[in-house]
Amino acid sequence: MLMASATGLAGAALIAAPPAPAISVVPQPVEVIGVRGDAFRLDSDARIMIDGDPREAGPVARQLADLLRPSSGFELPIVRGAAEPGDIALVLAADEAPDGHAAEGYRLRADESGVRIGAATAAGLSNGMQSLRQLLPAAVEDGHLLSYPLEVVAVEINDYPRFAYRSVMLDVARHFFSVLEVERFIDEIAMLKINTLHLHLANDQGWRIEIEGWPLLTEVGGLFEVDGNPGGFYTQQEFAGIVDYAAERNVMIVPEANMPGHTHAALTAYPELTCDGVAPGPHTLMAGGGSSLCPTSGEAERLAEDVIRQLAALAPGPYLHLGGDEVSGYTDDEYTYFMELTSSIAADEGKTAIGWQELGASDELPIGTIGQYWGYTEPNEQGIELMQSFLNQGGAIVLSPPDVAYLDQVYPDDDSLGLEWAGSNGVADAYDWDPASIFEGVGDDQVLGIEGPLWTETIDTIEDVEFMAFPRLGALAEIGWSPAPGGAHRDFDEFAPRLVTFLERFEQLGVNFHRSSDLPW
Ligand code: TNX
Repeated sequence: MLMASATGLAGAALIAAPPAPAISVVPQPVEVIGVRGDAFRLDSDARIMIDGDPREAGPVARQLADLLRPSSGFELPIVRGAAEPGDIALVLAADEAPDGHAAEGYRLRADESGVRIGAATAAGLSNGMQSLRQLLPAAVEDGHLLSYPLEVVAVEINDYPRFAYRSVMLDVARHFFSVLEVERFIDEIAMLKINTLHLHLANDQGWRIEIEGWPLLTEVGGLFEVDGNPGGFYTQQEFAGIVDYAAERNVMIVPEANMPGHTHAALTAYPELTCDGVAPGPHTLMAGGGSSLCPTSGEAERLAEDVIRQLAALAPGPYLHLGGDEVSGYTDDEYTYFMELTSSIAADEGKTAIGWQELGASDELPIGTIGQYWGYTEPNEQGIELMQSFLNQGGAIVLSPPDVAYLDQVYPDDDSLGLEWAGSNGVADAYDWDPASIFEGVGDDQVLGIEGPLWTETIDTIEDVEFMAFPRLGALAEIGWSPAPGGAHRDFDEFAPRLVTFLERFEQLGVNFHRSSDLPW
């Protein structure tokens, strides 16, 4: 009797974990090495150890604890000091990252003696934590106590990104998204090691960021969105909150208040920004308003200066996006004058300007200005010339070809949401391109990175944002992060099941996504 019940108890405590999943991480790490030895098993006395500056490592430790405590039921204290067997260690020191990849690289090792993530920066630790997360069963994500122990297969991962700028753009102007919705999206993109969220804060349909000295921009210009529904805006304090939330997750916010075109909302708020002094009234159609700040009004320059300086103060990173696309009613000289003005103010604020490709029309940009390409993967003469202009001026480029990277275009197998001027864009399309093969002679060194823009003319809810972003953004994340030896075509058949495995996590988290017929469900 005694024997039987003892066995029973032991059995209950040691219910076998489900078979360790094959290592399946998106984006694919640079190096994954199988390690001899047993899996790591999280025990009740495990701790999350911080070895290094706790202000840097603290947020990563807390995110890991938030993930593991509910599913394991363990206390998992976060403690400073050296790890003991069974602990998860976050080690922050200059020599911890893979050589030459201090900015975001990390090393992860798991075996029966513990888990150790080493990095030179908080960004590297964050990346390592996101990989560790994907080595755990998807069930950890839903916050319920699991009936089996958490295990991590014995493995060593050395990893770092191919491109420094791995971005998604959210257009909060056409449709507004609340602080909480934006933060939810940040949590999701961070899981894919997307490290930049470009917020498109002003367009014809709405002005979404408070600018001191110009209260009507938001009070009037923020009122509506597409279809005339109520819009909204962020106070500077709310915006700073988004910036901090993102930073803890290794996501940099790059703000853009698009000028001088696409400015209907600003013109409605301040008619003195128009040439005829007449407020045009709200623009709530999907299509662009063909609007621009009056090139000969001194008020436009005063607005531009206030906006750029205040956004520079709010922007955490080295970049500020100036917009500058699709400007009507300007002569070439007026356009370059305006953009040289805004880019020089950005430079004066210590920021590197990024502009949509049209900005390349100027040959007097501050050194290092970044151009964002939004032409097709097969560029035309004009696209080539514009992008070459940025390179000639010491800058680099960010690639957003609409045929593979625009997250607002319809899926080939579902056109319920999205525009289709660039055709459709499926998961396989988003995976089938290489940033170093678009422009002849322009290789990795001149490509700062990639971005998937999510324009929101047809996108009204955060669930719809998720539907359009995922799973395509998983493909873009891998294009931006993972090496492509010799620029060779990537193997979609190898990628697709990994992406499906990743999406099990989103299912647990209740994140919406499109069940693309490109994927082997
Ligand atoms: C073009 S891409 C635009 C946006 C639209 C988008 C819709 C770019 C710089 N401008 O204003 O929202 O197409 O796909």
